[in-house]
Amino acid sequence: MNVDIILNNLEKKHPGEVEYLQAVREVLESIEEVYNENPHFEAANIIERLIEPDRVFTFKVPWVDDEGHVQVNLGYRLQFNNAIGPYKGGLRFHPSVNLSILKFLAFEQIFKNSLTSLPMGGGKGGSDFNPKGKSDAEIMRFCQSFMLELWNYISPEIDVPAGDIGVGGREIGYLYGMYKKLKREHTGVLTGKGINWGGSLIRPEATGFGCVYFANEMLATKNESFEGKTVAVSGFGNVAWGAVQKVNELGGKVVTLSGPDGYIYDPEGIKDEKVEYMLELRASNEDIVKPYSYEFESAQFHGGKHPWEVKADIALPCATQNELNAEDAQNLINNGCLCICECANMPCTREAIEIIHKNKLLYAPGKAANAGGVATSGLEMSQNALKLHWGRKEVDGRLHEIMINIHEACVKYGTEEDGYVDYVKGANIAGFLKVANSMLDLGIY
Ligand code: NDP
Ligand code: 2IT
Repeated sequence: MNVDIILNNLEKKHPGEVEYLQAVREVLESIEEVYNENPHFEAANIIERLIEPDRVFTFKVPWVDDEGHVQVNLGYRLQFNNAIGPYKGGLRFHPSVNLSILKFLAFEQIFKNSLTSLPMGGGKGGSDFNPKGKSDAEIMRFCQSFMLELWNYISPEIDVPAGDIGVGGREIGYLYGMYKKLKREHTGVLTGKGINWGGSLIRPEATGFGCVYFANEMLATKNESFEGKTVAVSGFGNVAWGAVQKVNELGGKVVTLSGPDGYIYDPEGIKDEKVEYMLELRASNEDIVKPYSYEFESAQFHGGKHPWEVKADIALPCATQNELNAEDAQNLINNGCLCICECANMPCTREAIEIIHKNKLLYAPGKAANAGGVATSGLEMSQNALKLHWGRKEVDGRLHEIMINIHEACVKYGTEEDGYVDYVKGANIAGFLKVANSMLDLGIY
């Protein structure tokens, strides 16, 4: 395999799609060796078949705002690869959403879902709709219009969307309500559903919980744990909220949260009622984290900055892609950070990862560390198919076990001669092998 040639060709077909090309390059560079060792992969042209989505739906989403004006947004669903199960992945509603971002997310999702050990292929979707500042009624009308276009392309056995940035329980409710009306059936076509109508316990917390379980496994390889550690978190959304809860439970102290406006530093720790306040902040539909510093005297707000300049033992980026660059990585290292665990999707830039690897930090990519969210979505699909509802302990126990297994797979495929674990390589190889071998079994189609 020649990664540069493949990337050049891909760029010609998808010019300017930087996030997509970034994600493909990272995977290809780390699987190159195992790929070359297995001539069957090349004979079946696995790479060219893997890096293009099976299909992409784009559609127009017209809706009426509260003033009676007609608004139009773009909607998307990408069905990337279904070799090991139905397409599965979240929906992102954010003004930055475009095809490059969704292709990178759907591509990553293939390997992430493979790592969970559950039968789920890779997909993603969303819209450039900005939920910020919209009324509840506007959100509902938008979700209904979005589903009016999407419903015919998804089903529990074909493609199962869920939440991501800007899509939480409320949006899944409005989307599911419309699907149910159009399809006239009550099945697990979406995950992240409300607990009263088919949702799974632990799903809202699962991504953050899973990430901290994973980081804990990494720390254990160095005889370390969260106990007494200072933790820097970015974002203040769903994933950050779950991670903060679990860090507190394991005896760590979270000192930062961030939004597009900057970050807050709370040296006394973000715990108890402050964690509850995160939910209020999220629900306020504002784009900012600053109000936290009005609410709690112990916190200072640092406008326009990322939290990676504070002294922390562990960093958990929980906001969005490319939010931690080379300078941030160097700052964390200079301040004695020992572990960076990606709760968001691709939050570290390529240059940041190079520096982190050079300094031999414990570092896990999102596709391994944040797989707990989609894994618990998989458990929600299982419960829906079985028409059963599992208790909290059962779901959390399965989630924990899945994260331990993903960690083991990364160690198996990512351990280098000197004993350092390259979790990027480990996750990519483990995720890739299952999908590629399945594609071989299934023939060319
Ligand atoms: P939320 O919408 O709940 O929260 C996203 C957070 O990131 C918010 O604090 C948001 O602030 C901030 N944010 C979003 N875009 C930007 C931006 N361009 N610049 C700075 N900050 C930004 O989403 P989630 O918590 O669900 O998602 C967070 C990350 O985790 C994403 O990368 C997502 O793909 C990933 N993820 C999510 C999973 C899930 O199950 N939800 C599963 C696995 C990964 P604001 O809203 O004010 O813009
Ligand atoms: O990035 C992700 O893994 C998610 N947003 C969750 C996807 C899912 O189907 O639960």
